[in-house]
Amino acid sequence: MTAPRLAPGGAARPKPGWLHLGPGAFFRAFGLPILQEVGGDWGVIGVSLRSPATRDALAPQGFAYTALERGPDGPRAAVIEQLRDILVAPEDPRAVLDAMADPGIRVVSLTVTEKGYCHDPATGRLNPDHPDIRHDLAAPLPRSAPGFLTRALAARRAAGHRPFTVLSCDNLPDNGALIRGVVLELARRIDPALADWIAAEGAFPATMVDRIVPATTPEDIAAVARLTGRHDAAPVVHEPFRQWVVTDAFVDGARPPLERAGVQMVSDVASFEAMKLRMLNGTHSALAYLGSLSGHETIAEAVAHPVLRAFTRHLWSEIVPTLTPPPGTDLAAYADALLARYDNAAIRHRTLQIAMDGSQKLPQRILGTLRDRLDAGAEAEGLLAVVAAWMRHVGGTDEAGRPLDLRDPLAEELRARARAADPVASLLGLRVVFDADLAARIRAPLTRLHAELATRGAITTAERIAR
Ligand code: CS2
Repeated sequence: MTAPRLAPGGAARPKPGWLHLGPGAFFRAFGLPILQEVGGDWGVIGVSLRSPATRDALAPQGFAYTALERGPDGPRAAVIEQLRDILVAPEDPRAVLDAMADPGIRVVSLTVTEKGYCHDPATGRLNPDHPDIRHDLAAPLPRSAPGFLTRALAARRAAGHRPFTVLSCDNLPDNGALIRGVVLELARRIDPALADWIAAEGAFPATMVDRIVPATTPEDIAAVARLTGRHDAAPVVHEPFRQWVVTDAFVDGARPPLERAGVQMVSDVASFEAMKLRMLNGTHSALAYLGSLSGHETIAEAVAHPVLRAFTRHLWSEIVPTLTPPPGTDLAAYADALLARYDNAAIRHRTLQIAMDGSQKLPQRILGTLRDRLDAGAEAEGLLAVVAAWMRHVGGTDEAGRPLDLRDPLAEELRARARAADPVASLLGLRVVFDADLAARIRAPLTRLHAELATRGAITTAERIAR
Protein backbone atom coordinates (compact mmCIF):
# COMPACT_ATOMS: atom_id res chain seq x y z
CA MET A 1 0.00 0.00 0.00
CA THR A 2 1.35 3.44 -0.81
CA ALA A 3 1.15 6.14 1.82
CA PRO A 4 -0.84 9.29 0.99
CA ARG A 5 1.24 12.21 -0.20
CA LEU A 6 2.18 15.09 2.02
CA ALA A 7 0.26 18.25 1.05
CA PRO A 8 0.15 21.71 2.61
CA GLY A 9 -2.60 22.54 5.10
CA GLY A 10 -5.47 24.82 4.18
CA ALA A 11 -4.56 27.80 6.38
CA ALA A 12 -3.94 31.16 4.67
CA ARG A 13 -0.25 31.25 3.75
CA PRO A 14 1.83 34.40 4.11
CA LYS A 15 2.90 36.15 0.93
CA PRO A 16 6.58 36.11 0.06
CA GLY A 17 8.80 38.79 1.58
CA TRP A 18 11.96 36.71 1.55
CA LEU A 19 13.74 34.94 -1.28
CA HIS A 20 16.36 32.25 -0.79
CA LEU A 21 19.08 31.17 -3.23
CA GLY A 22 19.96 27.48 -2.73
CA PRO A 23 16.97 25.76 -1.04
CA GLY A 24 18.97 22.58 -0.31
CA ALA A 25 18.70 20.42 2.79
CA PHE A 26 20.53 22.87 5.06
CA PHE A 27 18.24 25.84 4.60
CA ARG A 28 15.13 23.64 4.60
CA ALA A 29 16.23 22.14 7.94
CA PHE A 30 17.41 25.41 9.49
CA GLY A 31 16.20 28.75 8.10
CA LEU A 32 12.72 27.75 7.00
CA PRO A 33 11.68 26.06 10.28
CA ILE A 34 12.91 29.16 12.11
CA LEU A 35 10.97 31.51 9.82
CA GLN A 36 7.89 29.34 10.31
CA GLU A 37 8.29 29.60 14.08
CA VAL A 38 8.67 33.38 13.83
CA GLY A 39 5.38 33.60 11.91
CA GLY A 40 3.96 36.69 10.22
CA ASP A 41 4.08 37.91 6.68
CA TRP A 42 7.29 36.29 5.53
CA GLY A 43 6.63 33.49 3.06
CA VAL A 44 9.71 32.40 1.12
CA ILE A 45 10.43 31.88 -2.58
CA GLY A 46 13.27 29.43 -3.21
CA VAL A 47 15.58 29.68 -6.20
CA SER A 48 17.64 26.68 -7.29
CA LEU A 49 20.69 27.85 -9.21
CA ARG A 50 21.46 24.50 -10.81
CA SER A 51 19.21 21.50 -10.62
CA PRO A 52 15.40 21.20 -10.79
CA ALA A 53 15.46 18.18 -8.42
CA THR A 54 14.19 19.92 -5.27
CA ARG A 55 11.46 21.81 -7.17
CA ASP A 56 10.37 18.61 -8.94
CA ALA A 57 10.16 16.72 -5.65
CA LEU A 58 8.38 19.47 -3.73
CA ALA A 59 5.99 20.94 -6.34
CA PRO A 60 3.53 17.98 -6.16
CA GLN A 61 3.46 18.52 -2.36
CA GLY A 62 2.68 22.23 -2.69
CA PHE A 63 6.27 22.89 -1.46
CA ALA A 64 5.49 21.49 2.00
CA TYR A 65 7.95 18.95 3.43
CA THR A 66 8.83 17.11 6.62
CA ALA A 67 11.72 18.14 8.86
CA LEU A 68 12.74 15.11 10.90
CA GLU A 69 14.61 15.88 14.10
CA ARG A 70 16.78 13.04 15.38
CA GLY A 71 17.95 13.40 18.92
CA PRO A 72 18.37 11.40 22.12
CA ASP A 73 14.61 11.38 22.76
CA GLY A 74 13.85 9.69 19.44
CA PRO A 75 12.66 11.16 16.15
CA ARG A 76 10.17 14.03 15.86
CA ALA A 77 8.57 15.14 12.61
CA ALA A 78 7.36 18.67 11.77
CA VAL A 79 5.68 19.85 8.58
CA ILE A 80 7.30 23.00 7.17
CA GLU A 81 5.04 25.10 4.96
CA GLN A 82 7.03 28.27 4.60
CA LEU A 83 8.03 27.81 0.93
CA ARG A 84 5.69 29.35 -1.63
CA ASP A 85 7.46 28.26 -4.79
CA ILE A 86 10.82 27.18 -6.15
CA LEU A 87 12.16 28.76 -9.33
CA VAL A 88 14.89 26.99 -11.28
CA ALA A 89 17.35 29.58 -12.55
CA PRO A 90 18.79 27.78 -15.61
CA GLU A 91 15.23 27.16 -16.89
CA ASP A 92 14.15 30.80 -16.63
CA PRO A 93 16.70 33.30 -15.30
CA ARG A 94 14.41 36.19 -16.26
CA ALA A 95 11.69 34.91 -13.88
CA VAL A 96 14.27 34.78 -11.08
CA LEU A 97 15.41 38.36 -11.72
CA ASP A 98 11.77 39.50 -11.82
CA ALA A 99 11.05 37.81 -8.49
CA MET A 100 14.12 39.40 -6.92
CA ALA A 101 13.26 42.81 -8.35
CA ASP A 102 9.78 42.75 -6.74
CA PRO A 103 9.91 45.41 -3.99
CA GLY A 104 7.84 43.08 -1.75
CA ILE A 105 11.01 40.98 -1.32
CA ARG A 106 12.96 42.59 1.51
CA VAL A 107 15.55 39.91 2.24
CA VAL A 108 17.49 37.65 -0.13
CA SER A 109 19.38 34.97 1.78
CA LEU A 110 21.75 32.43 0.36
CA THR A 111 23.21 29.00 1.06
CA VAL A 112 25.13 28.24 -2.10
CA THR A 113 28.16 26.59 -0.41
CA GLU A 114 31.65 28.04 -0.39
CA LYS A 115 32.24 27.54 -4.10
CA GLY A 116 29.03 29.40 -5.01
CA TYR A 117 30.66 32.73 -4.10
CA CYS A 118 32.97 32.52 -7.15
CA HIS A 119 35.74 33.98 -5.05
CA ASP A 120 39.36 33.17 -4.46
CA PRO A 121 39.31 31.32 -1.08
CA ALA A 122 42.80 32.51 -0.11
CA THR A 123 41.99 36.24 -0.55
CA GLY A 124 38.17 36.34 -0.33
CA ARG A 125 37.97 38.43 -3.54
CA LEU A 126 35.90 37.86 -6.66
CA ASN A 127 37.57 35.51 -9.14
CA PRO A 128 37.02 37.37 -12.43
CA ASP A 129 38.21 34.32 -14.38
CA HIS A 130 35.49 32.05 -12.96
CA PRO A 131 33.52 30.81 -16.01
CA ASP A 132 30.16 31.84 -14.48
CA ILE A 133 31.49 35.31 -13.64
CA ARG A 134 32.85 35.76 -17.15
CA HIS A 135 29.42 34.81 -18.42
CA ASP A 136 27.64 37.14 -15.99
CA LEU A 137 29.82 40.10 -16.95
CA ALA A 138 29.04 39.61 -20.62
CA ALA A 139 25.33 38.66 -20.51
CA PRO A 140 22.38 40.32 -18.73
CA LEU A 141 20.79 36.99 -17.66
CA PRO A 142 23.12 35.57 -14.98
CA ARG A 143 24.16 32.11 -13.86
CA SER A 144 25.97 32.70 -10.57
CA ALA A 145 24.63 33.79 -7.18
CA PRO A 146 26.72 37.02 -7.23
CA GLY A 147 25.44 37.62 -10.79
CA PHE A 148 21.78 37.30 -9.77
CA LEU A 149 22.25 39.53 -6.73
CA THR A 150 24.02 42.22 -8.75
CA ARG A 151 21.64 42.22 -11.73
CA ALA A 152 18.56 42.16 -9.46
CA LEU A 153 19.90 45.07 -7.41
CA ALA A 154 20.49 46.91 -10.70
CA ALA A 155 16.84 46.30 -11.67
CA ARG A 156 15.63 47.66 -8.33
CA ARG A 157 17.77 50.74 -8.67
CA ALA A 158 16.53 51.31 -12.24
CA ALA A 159 12.91 51.02 -11.03
CA GLY A 160 13.50 53.43 -8.14
CA HIS A 161 13.02 50.72 -5.47
CA ARG A 162 14.99 50.17 -2.29
CA PRO A 163 17.57 47.35 -2.33
CA PHE A 164 16.92 44.05 -0.56
CA THR A 165 19.14 42.94 2.31
CA VAL A 166 21.60 40.22 1.25
CA LEU A 167 21.93 37.61 3.99
CA SER A 168 24.71 35.09 3.48
CA CYS A 169 24.17 31.88 5.46
CA ASP A 170 27.25 29.98 4.33
CA ASN A 171 30.16 28.84 6.49
CA LEU A 172 32.57 31.55 5.44
CA PRO A 173 34.39 34.03 7.65
CA ASP A 174 32.76 37.44 7.64
CA ASN A 175 30.29 36.12 5.10
CA GLY A 176 28.44 39.46 4.89
CA ALA A 177 31.58 41.40 3.97
CA LEU A 178 32.61 38.63 1.61
CA ILE A 179 29.40 38.66 -0.44
CA ARG A 180 29.34 42.47 -0.29
CA GLY A 181 32.87 42.60 -1.72
CA VAL A 182 32.09 40.11 -4.47
CA VAL A 183 28.86 41.91 -5.46
CA LEU A 184 30.52 45.35 -5.40
CA GLU A 185 33.39 44.15 -7.55
CA LEU A 186 30.99 42.65 -10.07
CA ALA A 187 28.78 45.76 -10.01
CA ARG A 188 31.78 48.02 -10.51
CA ARG A 189 32.74 46.15 -13.66
CA ILE A 190 29.17 46.49 -14.97
CA ASP A 191 28.43 50.08 -13.92
CA PRO A 192 30.42 52.04 -11.31
CA ALA A 193 27.32 54.09 -10.36
CA LEU A 194 25.51 50.84 -9.51
CA ALA A 195 28.38 49.82 -7.25
CA ASP A 196 28.24 53.21 -5.48
CA TRP A 197 24.49 52.86 -4.94
CA ILE A 198 24.82 49.32 -3.53
CA ALA A 199 27.68 50.43 -1.29
CA ALA A 200 25.63 53.34 0.06
CA GLU A 201 22.13 51.85 0.29
CA GLY A 202 22.58 48.07 0.48
CA ALA A 203 23.03 45.89 3.57
CA PHE A 204 24.97 42.65 3.90
CA PRO A 205 24.68 41.48 7.52
CA ALA A 206 27.07 38.74 8.64
CA THR A 207 25.58 35.55 10.08
CA MET A 208 26.72 32.49 11.94
CA VAL A 209 24.54 29.48 11.16
CA ASP A 210 24.76 26.15 12.91
CA ARG A 211 22.82 22.92 12.62
CA ILE A 212 24.10 19.52 11.54
CA VAL A 213 22.10 18.38 8.52
CA PRO A 214 23.26 15.21 6.74
CA ALA A 215 22.20 14.58 3.14
CA THR A 216 18.78 12.87 3.00
CA THR A 217 18.99 9.17 2.06
CA PRO A 218 16.36 6.71 0.73
CA GLU A 219 16.32 5.18 4.26
CA ASP A 220 15.36 8.60 5.67
CA ILE A 221 12.48 8.88 3.18
CA ALA A 222 11.26 5.44 4.27
CA ALA A 223 11.64 6.37 7.96
CA VAL A 224 9.56 9.53 7.47
CA ALA A 225 6.80 7.52 5.75
CA ARG A 226 6.78 5.02 8.65
CA LEU A 227 6.70 7.75 11.28
CA THR A 228 4.11 10.07 9.71
CA GLY A 229 2.09 7.67 7.54
CA ARG A 230 2.63 9.98 4.55
CA HIS A 231 5.00 9.82 1.61
CA ASP A 232 7.33 12.81 1.40
CA ALA A 233 9.62 12.88 -1.66
CA ALA A 234 12.10 15.32 -0.11
CA PRO A 235 12.18 15.41 3.68
CA VAL A 236 15.17 16.77 5.60
CA VAL A 237 16.86 15.27 8.66
CA HIS A 238 18.55 17.33 11.36
CA GLU A 239 19.91 17.30 14.90
CA PRO A 240 17.97 19.10 17.70
CA PHE A 241 20.62 21.83 18.15
CA ARG A 242 20.49 25.07 16.22
CA GLN A 243 22.12 28.47 16.56
CA TRP A 244 21.69 31.52 14.33
CA VAL A 245 23.55 34.72 15.12
CA VAL A 246 22.89 37.70 12.85
CA THR A 247 24.22 41.26 12.64
CA ASP A 248 21.20 43.48 13.11
CA ALA A 249 21.76 45.69 10.06
CA PHE A 250 18.96 45.28 7.50
CA VAL A 251 17.87 47.73 4.78
CA ASP A 252 15.34 50.08 6.46
CA GLY A 253 15.25 47.65 9.41
CA ALA A 254 12.93 45.40 7.34
CA ARG A 255 13.18 41.89 8.75
CA PRO A 256 11.05 39.31 10.53
CA PRO A 257 11.19 39.39 14.35
CA LEU A 258 13.75 36.61 14.30
CA GLU A 259 14.50 36.89 18.01
CA ARG A 260 11.06 35.34 18.65
CA ALA A 261 12.57 32.03 17.53
CA GLY A 262 15.76 32.46 19.54
CA VAL A 263 17.90 34.03 16.80
CA GLN A 264 20.63 36.14 18.43
CA MET A 265 20.57 39.63 16.87
CA VAL A 266 23.92 41.23 17.69
CA SER A 267 26.12 44.12 16.65
CA ASP A 268 29.12 41.91 15.83
CA VAL A 269 29.03 38.29 14.71
CA ALA A 270 32.80 37.88 14.27
CA SER A 271 33.60 36.09 17.55
CA PHE A 272 30.65 33.68 17.12
CA GLU A 273 31.66 32.97 13.57
CA ALA A 274 35.31 32.32 14.35
CA MET A 275 34.36 30.02 17.23
CA LYS A 276 32.00 27.98 15.06
CA LEU A 277 34.16 27.82 11.93
CA ARG A 278 37.31 26.91 13.81
CA MET A 279 35.95 24.67 16.60
CA LEU A 280 33.08 22.92 14.78
CA ASN A 281 33.86 23.04 11.08
CA GLY A 282 37.62 22.70 11.73
CA THR A 283 37.24 19.48 13.73
CA HIS A 284 34.55 18.26 11.33
CA SER A 285 37.05 18.52 8.49
CA ALA A 286 39.72 16.85 10.66
CA LEU A 287 37.40 13.91 11.34
CA ALA A 288 36.40 13.86 7.66
CA TYR A 289 39.98 13.47 6.38
CA LEU A 290 41.54 11.36 9.15
CA GLY A 291 38.27 9.43 9.48
CA SER A 292 37.85 8.68 5.78
CA LEU A 293 41.51 7.61 5.45
CA SER A 294 41.10 5.18 8.36
CA GLY A 295 37.81 3.74 7.07
CA HIS A 296 35.24 5.56 9.25
CA GLU A 297 31.99 6.22 7.45
CA THR A 298 30.31 8.75 9.72
CA ILE A 299 31.27 11.43 12.25
CA ALA A 300 29.64 9.46 15.08
CA GLU A 301 31.72 6.38 14.16
CA ALA A 302 34.90 8.45 13.90
CA VAL A 303 34.53 10.12 17.32
CA ALA A 304 33.69 6.77 18.88
CA HIS A 305 37.28 5.73 18.09
CA PRO A 306 39.27 6.64 21.22
CA VAL A 307 42.24 7.98 19.26
CA LEU A 308 40.20 10.21 16.95
CA ARG A 309 38.25 11.40 19.99
CA ALA A 310 41.46 12.32 21.82
CA PHE A 311 42.78 13.96 18.64
CA THR A 312 39.62 16.08 18.38
CA ARG A 313 40.16 17.27 21.95
CA HIS A 314 43.81 17.94 21.18
CA LEU A 315 42.82 20.08 18.19
CA TRP A 316 40.57 22.18 20.41
CA SER A 317 43.56 22.76 22.67
CA GLU A 318 45.34 24.27 19.64
CA ILE A 319 42.28 26.18 18.39
CA VAL A 320 40.86 27.72 21.58
CA PRO A 321 43.84 30.00 22.37
CA THR A 322 43.33 31.68 18.94
CA LEU A 323 39.75 32.72 19.80
CA THR A 324 38.05 35.51 21.69
CA PRO A 325 35.06 33.92 23.48
CA PRO A 326 31.77 35.39 22.24
CA PRO A 327 29.75 37.25 24.90
CA GLY A 328 28.31 34.78 27.39
CA THR A 329 30.12 31.76 25.94
CA ASP A 330 32.46 29.37 27.70
CA LEU A 331 34.65 27.72 25.05
CA ALA A 332 35.37 24.60 27.12
CA ALA A 333 31.64 24.01 27.54
CA TYR A 334 31.15 24.70 23.84
CA ALA A 335 33.71 21.98 23.02
CA ASP A 336 31.95 19.49 25.32
CA ALA A 337 28.64 20.27 23.67
CA LEU A 338 30.17 19.75 20.22
CA LEU A 339 31.45 16.32 21.19
CA ALA A 340 27.98 15.37 22.46
CA ARG A 341 26.50 16.52 19.12
CA TYR A 342 29.06 14.46 17.17
CA ASP A 343 28.17 11.44 19.34
CA ASN A 344 24.55 11.54 18.14
CA ALA A 345 24.53 8.27 16.16
CA ALA A 346 20.97 8.86 14.96
CA ILE A 347 22.52 11.45 12.63
CA ARG A 348 24.50 9.59 9.97
CA HIS A 349 26.70 12.45 8.81
CA ARG A 350 29.11 10.90 6.33
CA THR A 351 32.78 11.80 6.51
CA LEU A 352 32.86 11.91 2.70
CA GLN A 353 30.06 14.50 2.65
CA ILE A 354 32.13 16.79 4.88
CA ALA A 355 35.37 15.99 3.03
CA MET A 356 33.83 17.45 -0.12
CA ASP A 357 35.12 20.80 -1.46
CA GLY A 358 38.18 20.81 0.81
CA SER A 359 39.96 23.38 -1.35
CA GLN A 360 37.18 25.83 -0.53
CA LYS A 361 36.92 24.91 3.15
CA LEU A 362 40.48 24.56 4.45
CA PRO A 363 41.41 28.29 4.49
CA GLN A 364 38.70 29.37 6.97
CA ARG A 365 38.49 26.09 8.90
CA ILE A 366 42.17 25.25 9.43
CA LEU A 367 44.66 27.57 7.73
CA GLY A 368 43.67 30.80 9.51
CA THR A 369 44.00 29.04 12.87
CA LEU A 370 47.32 27.56 11.79
CA ARG A 371 48.65 30.99 10.81
CA ASP A 372 47.58 32.44 14.17
CA ARG A 373 49.35 29.63 16.02
CA LEU A 374 52.56 30.06 14.02
CA ASP A 375 52.46 33.85 14.51
CA ALA A 376 52.20 33.26 18.25
CA GLY A 377 55.15 30.87 18.14
CA ALA A 378 52.83 28.09 19.32
CA GLU A 379 52.91 24.41 18.43
CA ALA A 380 50.38 23.42 15.71
CA GLU A 381 51.04 19.81 14.91
CA GLY A 382 47.38 18.76 15.08
CA LEU A 383 46.34 21.43 12.57
CA LEU A 384 49.25 20.53 10.31
CA ALA A 385 48.21 16.88 10.46
CA VAL A 386 44.74 17.85 9.21
CA VAL A 387 46.29 19.59 6.19
CA ALA A 388 48.50 16.54 5.58
CA ALA A 389 45.45 14.25 5.87
CA TRP A 390 43.61 16.37 3.29
CA MET A 391 46.63 15.99 0.99
CA ARG A 392 46.49 12.21 1.45
CA HIS A 393 42.72 12.23 0.95
CA VAL A 394 42.93 14.00 -2.42
CA GLY A 395 45.34 11.24 -3.45
CA GLY A 396 42.15 9.25 -3.98
CA THR A 397 42.41 6.07 -1.87
CA ASP A 398 41.96 5.26 1.80
CA GLU A 399 44.49 3.31 3.84
CA ALA A 400 42.92 -0.01 2.87
CA GLY A 401 43.36 0.91 -0.80
CA ARG A 402 39.66 1.61 -1.37
CA PRO A 403 38.87 4.52 -3.71
CA LEU A 404 37.72 7.77 -2.09
CA ASP A 405 35.20 9.74 -4.09
CA LEU A 406 36.87 13.16 -4.53
CA ARG A 407 34.36 15.97 -4.99
CA ASP A 408 35.87 19.40 -5.30
CA PRO A 409 35.68 22.15 -7.91
CA LEU A 410 39.47 21.69 -8.27
CA ALA A 411 39.31 17.86 -8.26
CA GLU A 412 41.27 17.35 -11.46
CA GLU A 413 44.04 19.70 -10.48
CA LEU A 414 44.19 18.26 -6.95
CA ARG A 415 44.50 14.72 -8.28
CA ALA A 416 47.28 15.74 -10.66
CA ARG A 417 49.21 17.54 -7.91
CA ALA A 418 48.75 14.64 -5.49
CA ARG A 419 50.46 12.41 -8.08
CA ALA A 420 53.50 14.71 -8.45
CA ALA A 421 56.95 13.57 -7.35
CA ASP A 422 56.66 15.92 -4.35
CA PRO A 423 52.89 16.06 -3.68
CA VAL A 424 53.23 18.32 -0.62
CA ALA A 425 55.20 20.99 -2.50
CA SER A 426 52.92 20.68 -5.50
CA LEU A 427 49.69 21.04 -3.46
CA LEU A 428 51.19 23.91 -1.44
CA GLY A 429 51.67 25.66 -4.78
CA LEU A 430 47.90 26.04 -5.13
CA ARG A 431 47.72 29.79 -4.60
CA VAL A 432 43.92 29.85 -4.33
CA VAL A 433 44.27 27.80 -1.12
CA PHE A 434 47.70 28.58 0.38
CA ASP A 435 49.32 31.98 0.23
CA ALA A 436 53.03 31.90 -0.57
CA ASP A 437 54.12 32.94 2.93
CA LEU A 438 52.13 30.25 4.74
CA ALA A 439 53.17 27.63 2.17
CA ALA A 440 56.84 28.38 2.83
CA ARG A 441 56.40 28.26 6.61
CA ILE A 442 54.64 24.91 6.73
CA ARG A 443 56.36 22.97 3.97
CA ALA A 444 58.95 21.12 6.08
CA PRO A 445 56.68 19.93 8.93
CA LEU A 446 53.92 19.13 6.47
CA THR A 447 56.25 16.97 4.40
CA ARG A 448 57.19 15.02 7.54
CA LEU A 449 53.56 14.53 8.57
CA HIS A 450 52.50 13.53 5.08
CA ALA A 451 55.20 10.83 5.10
CA GLU A 452 54.19 9.71 8.59
CA LEU A 453 50.56 9.36 7.49
CA ALA A 454 51.67 7.34 4.47
CA THR A 455 53.87 4.94 6.42
CA ARG A 456 52.15 4.69 9.81
CA GLY A 457 48.56 5.62 9.03
CA ALA A 458 46.07 8.14 10.37
CA ILE A 459 45.39 6.47 13.71
CA THR A 460 49.02 5.98 14.76
CA THR A 461 49.89 9.53 13.68
CA ALA A 462 46.88 11.01 15.50
CA GLU A 463 47.73 8.98 18.59
CA ARG A 464 51.29 10.31 18.72
CA ILE A 465 50.10 13.91 18.36
CA ALA A 466 47.25 13.67 20.87
CA ARG A 467 49.39 12.02 23.51
C1 CS2 B 1 30.05 20.44 7.67
C2 CS2 B 1 28.98 21.50 7.88
O1 CS2 B 1 29.62 19.61 5.51
C3 CS2 B 1 30.40 20.25 6.21
O2 CS2 B 1 31.45 20.70 5.78
O3 CS2 B 1 31.16 20.77 8.42
O4 CS2 B 1 27.96 21.39 6.96
C4 CS2 B 1 28.40 21.46 9.31
O5 CS2 B 1 27.66 20.29 9.53
C5 CS2 B 1 27.54 22.66 9.59
O6 CS2 B 1 28.27 23.83 9.35
C6 CS2 B 1 27.03 22.63 11.02
O7 CS2 B 1 26.42 23.84 11.31
